[in-house]
Amino acid sequence: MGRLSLENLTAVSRRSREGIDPDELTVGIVHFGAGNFHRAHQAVYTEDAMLATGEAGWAISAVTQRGPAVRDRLHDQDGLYTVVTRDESGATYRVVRSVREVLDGPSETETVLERIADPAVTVVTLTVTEHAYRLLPGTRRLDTADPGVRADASGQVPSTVVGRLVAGLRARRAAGAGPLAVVSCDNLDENGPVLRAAVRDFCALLPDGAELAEWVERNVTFPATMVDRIVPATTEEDLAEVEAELGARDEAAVVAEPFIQWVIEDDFPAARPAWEKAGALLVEDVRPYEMTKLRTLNACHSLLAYLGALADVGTIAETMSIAEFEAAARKLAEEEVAPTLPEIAGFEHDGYVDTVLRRFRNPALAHTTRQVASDGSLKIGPRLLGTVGDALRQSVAPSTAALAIAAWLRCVLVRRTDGGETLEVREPAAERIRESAGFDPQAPGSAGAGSEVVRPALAAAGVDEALLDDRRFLAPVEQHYDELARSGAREAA
Ligand code: CS2
Repeated sequence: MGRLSLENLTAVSRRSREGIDPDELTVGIVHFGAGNFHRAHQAVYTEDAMLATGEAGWAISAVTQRGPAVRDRLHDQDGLYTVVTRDESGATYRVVRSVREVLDGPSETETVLERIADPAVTVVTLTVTEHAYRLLPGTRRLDTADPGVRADASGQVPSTVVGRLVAGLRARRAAGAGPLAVVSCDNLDENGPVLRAAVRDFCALLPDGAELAEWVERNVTFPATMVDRIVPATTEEDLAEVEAELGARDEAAVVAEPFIQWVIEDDFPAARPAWEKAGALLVEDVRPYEMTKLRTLNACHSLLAYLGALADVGTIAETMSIAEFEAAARKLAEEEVAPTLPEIAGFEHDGYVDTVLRRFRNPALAHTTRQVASDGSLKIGPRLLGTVGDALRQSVAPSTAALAIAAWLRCVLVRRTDGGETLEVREPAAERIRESAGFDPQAPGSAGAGSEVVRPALAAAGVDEALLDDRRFLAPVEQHYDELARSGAREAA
């Protein structure tokens, strides 16, 4: 069976929407991070916007960050790929055509910069995950001591996202290509302002950075966004299922839940796709939506992932069948998060929590606890610590948020499941955290009482000193840490 391609698209075309000729589309968006989330989210919205308006100028040039694997897979099938949406009622398949070019960031940097300098491109979007922003732990500023950032600032071919973006902005300024919107679609608290500050911090490292920063200030906006769709890593079984369905091999297929949401700050200095015609919400202030989603969905996701990983439970859906875990997620959302959230007209948080928990139960998605549990040091801030600070100010005890943080620390420090199996959860700050807590950075260990290890470990993860000095926060984290050691995740929840 051949690969999915423009040539056999007609044969599989009942799987793609009519009204777009992929050969007619021209690039209007550069996107950093060609991963599963982008392909199942913004690329779909963008195709729908083109279908709704007939505008053909919003094809995406997607840039891979860490090597050519995704580029090669998409190249070999003319940028086409399938989005499968699945839940208990069945599956739908759709071949998406809005990604018309895929570039490998590391080896095709020049072309990436040319695209950003192209006047036809007026939007750059990003889904590169929290880690790629290279922020200083505990702050939302660029880590200017990061070796990658330093190398980029010294004039080497850029390897970091911010380095590449700023090089692109420099090229755009030189080309006189006009204003641009740079849209972060990552799960960061205030992702727009954070990216703007990172760009400014990077410019400050450059010999001629002041003029560039000034140009950016006048010509580039950084709209904030809230993005939502659960998109797990694709498995071999998923690819086989798509192949059987399509009659062609698709190495870049993605599986997602049916739910999809995008809220975008309407701050574009030049043209943009009519994403609102595809169901996105363009608003003046994204913050209430972003806080609600990060603190509810993502925080509960993280809680379930850490507890599940410790209890040796493979998927998020399986964690939801453990009554104690589901109850903990509900308690976090309803009792600790809800009082901290701003109001959104016409929005009801209880119903939202029910929907989120129902989505987590989706039995057709194998979203692994290990995947969601990864990179915790970068996730606990936007997902949990904001709630903790606000809850304490309102005299609400953030007990379940503390449980989530304790469970995360056990994943990073102890690295054993409750059943004694080795547990490997990706954590970029692992060495620093382990060493500061007195653990052997290499070997999995089991020692350490909460009162000894929690504070130094959280300090190494960048948690604010003032919060660490607050016993109303630290004491429950220490207690949960010990309880998890004594009784395991199911009992502790
Ligand atoms: C998840 C998110 O992996 C994770 O950390 O919590 O990717 C989550 O699935 C999305 O934000 C849902 O919109």
